Amino acid sequence: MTEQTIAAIATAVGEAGIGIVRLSGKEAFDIAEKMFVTKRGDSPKSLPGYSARYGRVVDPYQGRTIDEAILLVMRGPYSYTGEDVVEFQCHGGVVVVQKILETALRLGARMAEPGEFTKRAFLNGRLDLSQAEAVIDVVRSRTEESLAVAVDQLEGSLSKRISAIREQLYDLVVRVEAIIDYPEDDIPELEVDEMAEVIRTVIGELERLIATADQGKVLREGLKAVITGKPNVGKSSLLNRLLDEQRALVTDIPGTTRDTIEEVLNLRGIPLRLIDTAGIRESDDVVERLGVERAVQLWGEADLIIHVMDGSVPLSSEDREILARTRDKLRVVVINKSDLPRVWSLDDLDARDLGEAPVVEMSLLEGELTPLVDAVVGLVSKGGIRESTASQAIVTRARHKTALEEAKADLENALETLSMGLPLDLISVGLQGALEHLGEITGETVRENIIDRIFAQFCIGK
Ligand SMILES: Nc1nc2c(ncn2[C@@H]2O[C@H](COP(=O)(O)OP(=O)(O)OP(=O)(O)O)[C@@H](O)[C@H]2O)c(=O)[nH]1
Ligand SMILES: [Mg+2]
Repeated sequence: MTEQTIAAIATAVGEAGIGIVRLSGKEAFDIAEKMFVTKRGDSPKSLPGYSARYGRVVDPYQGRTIDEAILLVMRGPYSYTGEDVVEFQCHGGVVVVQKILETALRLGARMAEPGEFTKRAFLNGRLDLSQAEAVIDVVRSRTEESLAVAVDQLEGSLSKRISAIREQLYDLVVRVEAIIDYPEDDIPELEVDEMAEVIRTVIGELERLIATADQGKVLREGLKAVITGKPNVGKSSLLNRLLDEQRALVTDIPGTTRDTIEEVLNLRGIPLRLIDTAGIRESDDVVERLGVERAVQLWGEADLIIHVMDGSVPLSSEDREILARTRDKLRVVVINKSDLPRVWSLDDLDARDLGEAPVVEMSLLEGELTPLVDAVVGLVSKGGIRESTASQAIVTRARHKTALEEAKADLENALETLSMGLPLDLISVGLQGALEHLGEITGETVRENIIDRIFAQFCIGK
C-alpha cells in the first residue's frame, strides 16, 4: 500500500517571522526537486537527511520565484512521521504559504487531514496512541503544570507504566496457559496463591492510576467554574478582579450582566475556565430571563460553583434557593462587600444547604484576593497541583480512565474465578480482557474509528 504524499501549512495563518509548509510521503523529495532551487545548485532530492539549504521556492508552471526560503530535509524513518519529510521555511505571510502549498498540491501532493502527520507517526510506530494524544495536549496547554504533564506523557510516562503492567499480565497468561495445556497435574496451592497475589498487585497499580484521573482532567481540560448569585452581589467584579482587568461591565444597576462571559485564567497552575453569569431573579424582561435560564443551566455543567452573596443587604429567597439547588456541587461561597456593615450572619442560612462549602468573607472592591484563591485551589486540589503531579504518570483522558476501569473489572473477575476454584480457562479470559483494555490506551488493540476520532481533534498541519 502506497500512502499518498500529504502537504499542509504547519504554522498559524497570519503575518509572522516565518511560515512553514510541510510535506510527508514517498514523493516529498520529488516534489521538492521540482519546486526548490538551492543557492548552491545541488539537488534537493540528493540531500542527506537532516540537512538544510537556502534557496528559492519556485512555481515550475509559471517559472516564477514564489519566495526565498530554507528547505529542510528529513529522511524516513528518521522523521516525525517516519516517512520522507520536507519543510519549506519561508517568510510568514498568508499568500506566500498558501502559494507554496498550492504548488506542492499541483505537483502531486494531497492536502493533509487534521492530525494526519501525527497519525502517520502513530501508524509507523514513531509514537504510541497515548503519546500522540499528548501532542495535542502540549499544543493546547494553558498552564506550565498542564504542559509538564503533557510532555511527560509525550515522553512515554503513561505508556511505560501501561507496558510494565501488561508485561506482568502476559507472564501470568503464559503460566495459566501452561497449566491448561497440562491438565493432568493438579494446580499446586502455591501457584494459585502466587497468581492471585500478582493480580492483586496489578489491580492496586490500576487503582493508583485511576486515582490521578480527576486531577489529570483538570490539568488537561481546565476547570469550569461558574460564578452565580442574585443580581448586584459582585459576580462580574469577581471575574474582573481574578482576571485583573475590566472584562465585564460592572454597575450598581441590578441585572447588568445578561449573557455569559467566559475567560480562561491560570490559578496557581490550574487552568480555570471562569464563567460570569446573569444574576438570578424573577424578571419580566425577556433578555434577562433567557440569561437567568442560561445561568441555571450552567450550574449543571459546572465543575465548581462560586456562589456570591452580598453581606450588606438582607438575605433573600434567591440566595437560599441557589444554595439549596447546587448542594451536590463543589462550591465556594463568597460573602461580598465586607467593607459595608453586615446585615445577616451565616447562622441565618440553612446549614444543610451550605454543606461543606468553604465560606470566604471579603470585599471585592478593596480586599485581598488570596483567601478566595486559597479556597478554590484547596478545594480542587488537596495539597496543590504542582506537588502531586511531580514525576508520576497521570491519566488525563476519560478514554484512558474508562479503559483502566474496564481492565480492573476484568481482573477482579479473574480473581474471583481463581478463589472459587473455577476452570483456569475462565481466568485466562479475564486476563486477556484486561490486556486488551490496557492496549487501547497505547493503541495496540484500539479500533480504527476511535483512532480517527482522536486525530480529528488535531489542527491541520500537525
Ligand atoms: N461596597 C462594595 N461594593 C461592591 C463590592 N463588590 C462589588 N460592588 C459593587 O456592586 C455593584 C454590582 O457589582 P457587579 O460586579 O456588577 O455585580 P453582579 O453580581 O455582576 O451584578 P449583575 O450583573 O447585575 O447580576 C457595583 O456597583 C460594584 O461596584 C464590594 O466589595 N463592596
Ligand atoms: Mg454582572
